[in-house]
Amino acid sequence: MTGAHAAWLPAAAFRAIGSRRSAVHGRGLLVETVRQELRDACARFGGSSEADDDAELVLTSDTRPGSPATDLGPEGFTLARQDGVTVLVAGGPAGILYGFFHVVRLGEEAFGADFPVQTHRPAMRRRMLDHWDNVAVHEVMGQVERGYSGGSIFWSDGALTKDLERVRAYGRLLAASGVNAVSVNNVNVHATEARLLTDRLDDVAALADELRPYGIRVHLSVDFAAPVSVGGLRSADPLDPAVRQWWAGASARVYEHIPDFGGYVVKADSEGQPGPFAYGRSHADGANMLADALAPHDGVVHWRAFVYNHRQDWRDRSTDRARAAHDHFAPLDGQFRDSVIVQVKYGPIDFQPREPVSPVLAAMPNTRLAVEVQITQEYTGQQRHVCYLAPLWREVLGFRPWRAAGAAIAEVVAGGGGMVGVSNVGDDRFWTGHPLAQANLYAFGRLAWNPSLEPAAILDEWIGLTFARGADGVPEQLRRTLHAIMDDSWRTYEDYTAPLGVGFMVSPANHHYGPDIDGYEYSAWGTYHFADRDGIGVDRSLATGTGYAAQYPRPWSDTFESPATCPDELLLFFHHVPYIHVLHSGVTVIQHIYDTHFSGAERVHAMRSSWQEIEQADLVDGDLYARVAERLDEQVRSAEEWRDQMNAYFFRKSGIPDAQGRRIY
Ligand code: BDP
Repeated sequence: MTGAHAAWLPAAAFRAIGSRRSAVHGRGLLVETVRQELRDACARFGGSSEADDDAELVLTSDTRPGSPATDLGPEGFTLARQDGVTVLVAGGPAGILYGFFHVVRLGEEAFGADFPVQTHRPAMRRRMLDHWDNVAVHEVMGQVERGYSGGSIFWSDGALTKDLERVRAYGRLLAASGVNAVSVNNVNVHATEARLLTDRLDDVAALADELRPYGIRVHLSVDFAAPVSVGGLRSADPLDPAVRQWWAGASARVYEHIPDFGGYVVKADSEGQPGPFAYGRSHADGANMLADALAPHDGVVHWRAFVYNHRQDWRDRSTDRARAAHDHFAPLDGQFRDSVIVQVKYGPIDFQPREPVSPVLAAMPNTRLAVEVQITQEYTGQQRHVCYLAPLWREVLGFRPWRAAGAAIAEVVAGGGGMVGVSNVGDDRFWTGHPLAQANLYAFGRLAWNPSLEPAAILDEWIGLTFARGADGVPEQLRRTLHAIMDDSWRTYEDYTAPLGVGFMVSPANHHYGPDIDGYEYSAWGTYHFADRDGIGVDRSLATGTGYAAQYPRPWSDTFESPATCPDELLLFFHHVPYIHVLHSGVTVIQHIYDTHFSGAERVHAMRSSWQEIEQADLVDGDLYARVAERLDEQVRSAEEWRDQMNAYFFRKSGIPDAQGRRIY
């Protein structure tokens, strides 16, 4: 492989397994993958992967009808240790693969004291990454749209990458975190990328070949207007028989090339992408047409609910971008085919560091839903800032739209479309630009597998694997430092950027990096904060505002409706309030802005200092140290810039000084 960092699979992580005697039973591609993994690990650490009678680790699948293991589903497994033998029984080959990586994660713990049978099965069947990769470099968006890790690992110079080994290594990392599906091109499908569906299927098949041994199915983003743009038809009307036939034929050819192809991802009628509205059809008509084309082949359609008018008039306060997805999709509940997954961004606007959970996820009980998160840090510091996102995702997955009486979001999506994350990976040596951003990719897979895992525990797993050294594992000082830097880094980021859920305030000119408080205020994108001399925030109440709050089931709609009950962290998302409004926390809005901006920037200084102590103790590889150090310098600079601009702006608007008399520029 071309010098890529081993991420959470360094050789040292295989010490426990590779120094034991093990046996794998079963057949099939995924079992062969595990067999090879064991062989490699044993060759390095002196164990044996062909032990039969005296194995200390046995991996086997039991697919006999009626066996308890088949209840685990194809990806589940049980693990137990008895009389000095660790036994893993899987419901199928994929269970052996995931079980194997689970044992790697446990390390010595898997071979210590006996333990009774534990059952592991993924909470979500679909655990998918969407790559926003362009095959050809796009003149504005570059090669990877919102990519902060170099070029694409799939495409280079308009062609398939020559480094397929890297693709395979990626599949391996993903399998070890639990991901089982990948879409290989941008949701904004430009002309070159549209052809992946037709004359460039060999390229897609080559990627599928690399990812298949790790249990990953490949998907494609498709252009809804493909019958016109690449098919030569005059229409893409989903009810037109010629159009339907075109999609049926195109889909059949995809499966000739890739028999286990996963399906399509579609961004339609959104930010300039074509869609069914052009023909007076609904999104159910559009999605179902594609579902019908895929039906003979068992593929699915990920139809994105990110549909809104990006040409709004900022003078018109009757429109509200936050309402759009629910307005479009809730009325369509029950009209989608079973193989359609409506893919919903976790918040109603656009991957902001803090948004309420999208009400669409509570509005479509008769539709398969997936929740979409952004692993790539477009709005959370672009992999120049440390921002560990698992706490944010965990809050989303744990949100109960019907309060205690009903399901959490994790359960809403579990049986349907599961979890989708926009990948943060590129051809960068550390995969993710910022080496610590690898933890976000890892945590995504782990949460999709088990949404009840604690973010700090996931981080601990990631540290244990990634920084494994000799037999003693990870130095305690390093472990402590990484927790100190990362555990609360999302809240720190939130503190020094836009306050109390108001969102945006990022620079349009600089592709959403850095502060620009009024940058979007008078533009057409529907992302306003309405700050004036008296107050700030967007009134989304039903009584006096846009009515967005009423899109939630009760009692949340009531909770959000009134500033008296709305949670502080979302106050400005739901209400326009005076700067002197007193939060539940006891401080005024303006004082909260000052306090969080001072303390957030201070914490970034502390992050940088604790990282510097790592160098003195020589605890990580020099390149990795340097890369993180350079990014922390930038994070300090940027956090101070945010602090100073935000505080100055609101001091000037409100005229209210900081109660603590700190210097505001
Ligand atoms: C926005 C990004 C844009 C994406 C869009 C999407 O800025 O590049 O195309 O989301 O999700 O956040 O389609």
